[in-house]
Amino acid sequence: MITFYTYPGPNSRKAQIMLEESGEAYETRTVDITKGEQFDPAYLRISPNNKIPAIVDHTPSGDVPVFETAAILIYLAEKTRRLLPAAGPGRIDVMAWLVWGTGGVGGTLPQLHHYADLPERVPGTVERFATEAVRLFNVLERRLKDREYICGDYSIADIPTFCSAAGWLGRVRELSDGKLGETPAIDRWLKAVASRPAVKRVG
Ligand SMILES: N[C@@H](CCC(=O)N[C@@H](CS)C(=O)NCC(=O)O)C(=O)O
Repeated sequence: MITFYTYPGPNSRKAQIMLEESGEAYETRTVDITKGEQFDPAYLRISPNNKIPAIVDHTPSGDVPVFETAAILIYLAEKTRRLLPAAGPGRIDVMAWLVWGTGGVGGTLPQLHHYADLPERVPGTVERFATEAVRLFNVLERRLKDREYICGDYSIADIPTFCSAAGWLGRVRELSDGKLGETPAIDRWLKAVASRPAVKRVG
């Protein structure tokens, strides 16, 4: 049994999709980050970076806490031998695109969101993050032109970028003054990932 520490939002969605894909049994505990529950000393022992999501895997040999979305996805993939090649160049390719999705895409889009939604715009901020978001979506579009999924087969590399792109592609297009062109490969991929039963169950 796994305990899943969560609060509604894109990062929790990434971890929950992988929990569903993995087939592992899990129970959900809400950590209300609007009330500061992420700073509770008991939670900090699980997630020292005071963020959600996190999991604790209650294994026969003891509890295994895991924080950081990418680490949670790798942990579940390794445990269940799903959505991550066991060895070889395919494995490091998935790792590279997973880090790209959680760090690059997942790091940029919330900044854009933050600066675009401020009551008063800070000069240069929206442009800076919109330019980077456009660059990242162009990288993704090129990557998906001749592949069904980011690393060929569906893998943990698809999950974080899917969650970010599904919520943000339209907004990036809107905020970047026409600099992001058509993205037929991303649009096709978004539909394919959204149609997966695990993704539908998470909603
Ligand atoms: N790098 C972390 C980021 C997680 C993150 O930003 N979580 C936010 C909610 S989406 C959070 O817990 N914020 C609470 C806080 O910053 O105190 C990951 O990928 O898991």
